[in-house]
Amino acid sequence: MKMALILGDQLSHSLSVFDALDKQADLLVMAEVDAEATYTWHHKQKIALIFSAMRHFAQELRQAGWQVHYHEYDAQHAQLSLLDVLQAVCEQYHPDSLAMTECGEYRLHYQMTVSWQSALNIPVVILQDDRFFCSKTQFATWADERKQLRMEYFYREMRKHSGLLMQGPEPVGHRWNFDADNREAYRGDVPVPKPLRFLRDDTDVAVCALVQQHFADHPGTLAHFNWPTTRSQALTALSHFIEHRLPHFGRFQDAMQQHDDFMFHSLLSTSLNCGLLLPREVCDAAEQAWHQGLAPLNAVEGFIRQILGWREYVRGLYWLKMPDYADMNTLGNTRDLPAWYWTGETRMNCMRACLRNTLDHAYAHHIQRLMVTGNFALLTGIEPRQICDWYLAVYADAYDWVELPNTLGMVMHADGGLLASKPYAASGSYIHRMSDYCQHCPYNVKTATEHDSCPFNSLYWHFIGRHATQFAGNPRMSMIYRSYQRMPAEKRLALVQKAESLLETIDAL
Ligand code: FAD
Ligand code: DLZ
Ligand code: SF4
Repeated sequence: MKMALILGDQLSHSLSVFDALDKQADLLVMAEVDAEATYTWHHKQKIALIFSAMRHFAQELRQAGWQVHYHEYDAQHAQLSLLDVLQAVCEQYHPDSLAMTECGEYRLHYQMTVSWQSALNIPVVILQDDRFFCSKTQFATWADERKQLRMEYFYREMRKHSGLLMQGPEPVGHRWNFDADNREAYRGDVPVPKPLRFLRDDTDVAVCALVQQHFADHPGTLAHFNWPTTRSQALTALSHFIEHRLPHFGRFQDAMQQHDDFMFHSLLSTSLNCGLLLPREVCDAAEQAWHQGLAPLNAVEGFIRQILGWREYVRGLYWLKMPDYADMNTLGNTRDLPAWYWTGETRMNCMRACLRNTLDHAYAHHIQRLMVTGNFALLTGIEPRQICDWYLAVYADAYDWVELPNTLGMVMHADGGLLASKPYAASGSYIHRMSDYCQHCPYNVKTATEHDSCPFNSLYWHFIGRHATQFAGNPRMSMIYRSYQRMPAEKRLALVQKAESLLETIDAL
């Protein structure tokens, strides 16, 4: 008899390991364990989502005729790891091997490949995870042939490889990328659809009670828990997005609003990342909407690019560069993360709004993560490890393979420009242009060196000034450095002094 371990982010009925098993003879193992629930300080909603989705998935497997050994979280025996559970299963059932689909994070992958076989004393067979468009080997081959690993070129290869939005060898609409049409601020002309609300069943309720009791000190609240925890709910979420949000997803992809936490975003990352949805079916559904005239090409291309392009690209990069990637810090940042990242208690309204969204929903959309909370960490020089740990903890869709390149590479530029050709640094005017946050803020976005000036403004110039050696020669930043050099010396000095006084009092901003 074989045993197979199904992880909390492998909840897909088409998972490769099933092909290697016999339903009649073999045993599936699933385990809620402290080691996975606490290796980072996960938001309560992330633990509730994974435990509940795991319990529902185990039930579906049993209904499909599989034997499942399911280990529910046991507070009496906290401190358990996946290996502890597998060892107990071995003693009980004496399987002759362990099969699994490769796992998503380097941390666990390392443990499995280095120590599990000898600890369990049976062969461990690890199969490729074919839920992605691009395998690790395919990505490594693509990377090997290039000097620069730009997402845009990878994405074009993936379009050709997948056939998505292609007409023969050409992209439909004669352009690969419609991003230039996707940068509108939101002025209220199109109402934002209300998010779907999911009915919670006994399993969801029991798991939320468990999390509330045993993970009470973890960040965030369960009060607004509304993530799909079954495949059927995830499919409903996909249809709802395609019908109601996708048509305007492109135009307002970068827009932020004080009173709308989700805008036109899909909220599908949690389901994609734990396996309830497959990237191919999500992209197919979006493409189909375009063929049926239900959504314009700029929206559909923009959406598919996020999944077929960015999601695959960051995974490829992660596996190509780990484990060294996690320790990179090319800008030499050392500042501690302000404690208010965990509470949302800051007067900067944009930060306050994005942190509130994060704590309420274990969610923030991409521009909130990149251009508000991320931008502030970049400008103030937070140590990459600390900000990466924060992003890994607070989002329900966070797994190291996707969080790390986005934070360390895209936000912090700590990988020396491997992922992004220039840092995504911005002053308050970007936030002002793309949101209504500044209207409700005690700081003044129009000034930089007054007592009530927007902190992002002087901090932006401080960043530009202190990193001139790294970026002044970057052609994509030459205009900024020209403006910086043209600035009167006394103005530059005032900006530096203002920024330094803000950095000294960062905990009280
Ligand atoms: P939508 O805006 O509707 O996008 C559709 C889908 O595209 C998403 O569901 C997601 O699967 C994919 N996608 C979009 N952007 C990216 C991206 N940059 N990288 C990978 N996939 C992408 N995404 C995660 O899934 N997990 C993370 O831990 C994570 N951490 C991030 C940390 C930072 C600092 C930043 C800047 C981005 C991070 N992202 C992460 C990417 C992105 O912000 C989220 O995927 C997105 O906000 C999820 O919301 P949504 O499903 O409504 O996305
Ligand atoms: C995220 C998570 C959590 C909170 N808990 C569990 C768990 O108890 N059991 C499990 O199998 N998986 C869990 N996961 C997901 C794993 O952490 C994830 O599979 C690894 O990080 C690999 O990506
Ligand atoms: Fe944020 Fe500055 Fe606008 Fe306030 S004024 S909301 S701190 S960008």
